[in-house]
Amino acid sequence: MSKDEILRRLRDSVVNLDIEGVKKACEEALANGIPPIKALTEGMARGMDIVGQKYEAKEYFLAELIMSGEVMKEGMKILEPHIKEADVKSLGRIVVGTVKGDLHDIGKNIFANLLLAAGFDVIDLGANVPAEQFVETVSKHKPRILGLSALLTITMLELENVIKELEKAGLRSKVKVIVGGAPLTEDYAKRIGADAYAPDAVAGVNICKKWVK
Ligand code: B12
Repeated sequence: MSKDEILRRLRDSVVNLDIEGVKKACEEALANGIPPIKALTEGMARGMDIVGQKYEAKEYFLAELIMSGEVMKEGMKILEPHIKEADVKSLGRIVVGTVKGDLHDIGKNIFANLLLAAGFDVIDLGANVPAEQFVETVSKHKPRILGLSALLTITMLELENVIKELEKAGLRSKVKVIVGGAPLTEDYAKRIGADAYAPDAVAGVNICKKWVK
């Protein structure tokens, strides 16, 4: 099989939400000397782009977005050990996490996967992340962007707390803050002083890409 054919298979496996297909194509990519970064950016990530377009066109829905995230994760498990840091053409560093008190991480994980596919260097702090940990990580790793997720009405308040803590630490002007999660609105994001709100992960990644251009 040619390298182009393998890259096409990687792409199509993501679009078709085919976990076994993506695993096989990743193994084939490595066996055929395709650099893992190329397999990611010119294979799986192209598939993620198409999934994103299908979602925007309402051909795909949340279930497909979640599933595509899983497919990509399985592929990454195979490629990741072979990726040398120097190979990554990074659009810049971004820290993501779900705020304290909130265990919902499916949406945040989709956002993180799409960012990775787009070429960002992603530090994912997970779920239930206290404000102090966000502040410490921003201070230490100096990301260009911080992405915060909240799914519960009560943890929406924690978003504002994180932004206030960044201000107190003198870091607010050094990092762009984007927020997301089902209960949020553009209005609310403005009120708490975030730089942007995105209704879904695809829109969020597009905003982040604009910021770093
Ligand atoms: C799955 C789920 C759970 C799972 C979470 C598993 C996990 N690992 O995430 C479990 C079972 C653990 C859970 C627990 C609870 N849940 Co729950 N849960 C859900 C459910 C069904 C789906 C959420 C989800 O994953 N959606 C799919 C993802 C893809 O969507 P999303 O998160 O919105 O993310 C998208 C966008 O918002 C955006 N996005 C998300 N984050 C970010 C961040 C950035 C920066 C950007 C740019 C974009 C972005 O991108 C994503 C993709 O486009 C929702 C109902 C619903 N339909 O939303 C209830 C829901 C969120 N849960 C709810 C509740 C009440 C709870 C519990 C309190 C229940 C209980 N009594 O114990 C607990 C709370 C636990 C806690 N402390 O967090 C309520 C919240 C009500 C409210 N307004 O506060 C909901 C709305 C259900 C309901 N209708 O009552 N839950």
